[in-house]
Amino acid sequence: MASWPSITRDLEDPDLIEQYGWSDLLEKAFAPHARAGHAPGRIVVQQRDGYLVATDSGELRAKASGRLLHEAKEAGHPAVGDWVALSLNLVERSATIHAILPRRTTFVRRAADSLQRLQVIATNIDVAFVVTSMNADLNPRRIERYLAAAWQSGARPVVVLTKSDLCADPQGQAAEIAALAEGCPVLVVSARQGLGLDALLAQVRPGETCVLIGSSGVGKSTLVNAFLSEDRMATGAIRDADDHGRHTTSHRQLVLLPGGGLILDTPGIREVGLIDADEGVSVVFDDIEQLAQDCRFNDCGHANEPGCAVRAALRSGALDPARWAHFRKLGLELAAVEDKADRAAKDAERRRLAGLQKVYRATKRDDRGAD
Ligand SMILES: Nc1nc2c(ncn2[C@@H]2O[C@H](COP(=O)(O)OP(=O)(O)O)[C@@H](O)[C@H]2O)c(=O)[nH]1
Ligand SMILES: [Mg+2]
Ligand SMILES: [Zn+2]
Repeated sequence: MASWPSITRDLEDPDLIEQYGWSDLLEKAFAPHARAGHAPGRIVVQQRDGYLVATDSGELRAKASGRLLHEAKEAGHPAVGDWVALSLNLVERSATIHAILPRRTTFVRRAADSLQRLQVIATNIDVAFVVTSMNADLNPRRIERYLAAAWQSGARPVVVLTKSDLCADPQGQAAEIAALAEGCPVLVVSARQGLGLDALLAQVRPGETCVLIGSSGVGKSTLVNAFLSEDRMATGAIRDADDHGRHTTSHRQLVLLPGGGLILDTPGIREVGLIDADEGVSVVFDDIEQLAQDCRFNDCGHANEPGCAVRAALRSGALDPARWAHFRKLGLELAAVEDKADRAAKDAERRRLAGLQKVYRATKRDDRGAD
């Protein structure tokens, strides 16, 4: 199938994992795996029967070890963006995945087949571009849903308003959105006119990973192609032309940006796939929720209450302080997003009622006029 990604780097490349965001922190986390003789790698794309991983020996096809699969719960399977411990078979250019390093951030959504099941779709994402088009109905409520998904993943959200060439007043619209996306940048771009692309790229530092989320057709893949100056991703335009011959991909795949950093295109997380904000946090921080159940008091604030299991775990080193800090921070930010979503819903209802009243008064006037 032409659309399946192929190995693009099969040469020894000692800098490759640096380009994919390898850091001192990861090196530390990896130490036990290094002692076991394993090599680090990052999952670039998930395929039907395995993965493609970036390693210092180039890109390799990889499969999870039987043991990892056995131990893995749903969230425990390797996902795009994961850093993993590998044993390499350079003759066959393949690798076996033995372990997944702790994830800094995690994107979850409901599975397409069952809304009960949750799926990890990407991990270790630094920046989440919430992409929406200025020509379609710019729906603030939808932007808020995507923003909540971004916040709960742990990534920094940035709102991207695309196709400004089709909008009469892009700055006016941006100002409206900025009012509800408080605290996160709102960028206006046009891939067609090459407007705003540099400002977008400036949000991603070298070694960082960004993801594009948003409904299908808003111009995500077109943006990636503009960054790469080549038609790597299949776009609506190409689909419309029914051009099957291209080596384009419509898969979730990490792509190196020319200026450093990585970008992950998504085929469009449907809104129904977004999970409720508080739900997302508990999936990602399952371990902390479990711990909290052992606190002496049900309503333990994990501050200085006696018998707090969370503080005990922090003291013993069982719980990573950075992870705990992240959990706390997310909790606060989520509350803020939900408040805002609530307020937006109430505002919308008020506007709807005001509209109805206007119609009602107009009808009255018409009635009178007809008399
Ligand atoms: N006018 C205009 N159209 C665009 C722009 N960016 C993308 N499009 C068009 O929008 C359609 C959907 O784009 P695509 O990148 O496939 O959207 P995706 O589903 O979010 O990946 C295609 O027909 C693109 O040509 C833009 O900046 N201006
Ligand atoms: Mg696309
Ligand atoms: Zn506690």
